Amino acid sequence: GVGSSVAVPVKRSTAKNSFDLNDAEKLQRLEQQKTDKWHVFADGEVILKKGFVNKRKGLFARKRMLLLTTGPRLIYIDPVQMIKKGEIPWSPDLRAEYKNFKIFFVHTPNRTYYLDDPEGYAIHWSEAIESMRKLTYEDPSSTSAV
Ligand code: 4IP
Repeated sequence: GVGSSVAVPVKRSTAKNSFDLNDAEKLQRLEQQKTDKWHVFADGEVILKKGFVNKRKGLFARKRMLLLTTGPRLIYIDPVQMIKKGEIPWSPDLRAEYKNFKIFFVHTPNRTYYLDDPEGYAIHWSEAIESMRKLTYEDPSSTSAV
């Protein structure tokens, strides 16, 4: 009879972490992403992580959709008006830090962004951002696989 073929996942030894996409992977992900309602805000980049967060500034917090994209970029969108409100600027000095399951910070030279993830994935967020920072700015020879 006809034997069934089993797809064997290929592990690329050169990939530094799961955000380290090659060109073919990027194209495939962009193609899939076209049906995503947040795709239009990603400026042609692949959305690596997304989720609702409350971004606190002054006394009030605003609910925003936060996108971590290739580039890297961190884009936040008003989900009611469906307009981009801003970006957390990337630099080698950016640092993500979590306080607990709900609260995390993104430190930049000029501002610390106070964010909370009501679903409790703050640790995932800070780890994803840190992972992206290392991938982007650290010497590849000093970066271990994630
Ligand atoms: C606003 O407060 C919102 O928090 C803005 O966030 C924020 O801008 C403003 O800070 C802040 O004054 P109100 O909505 O109560 O007016 P968002 O842009 O997401 O709507 P950013 O984008 O910088 O956090 P300023 O100082 O940046 O204007």
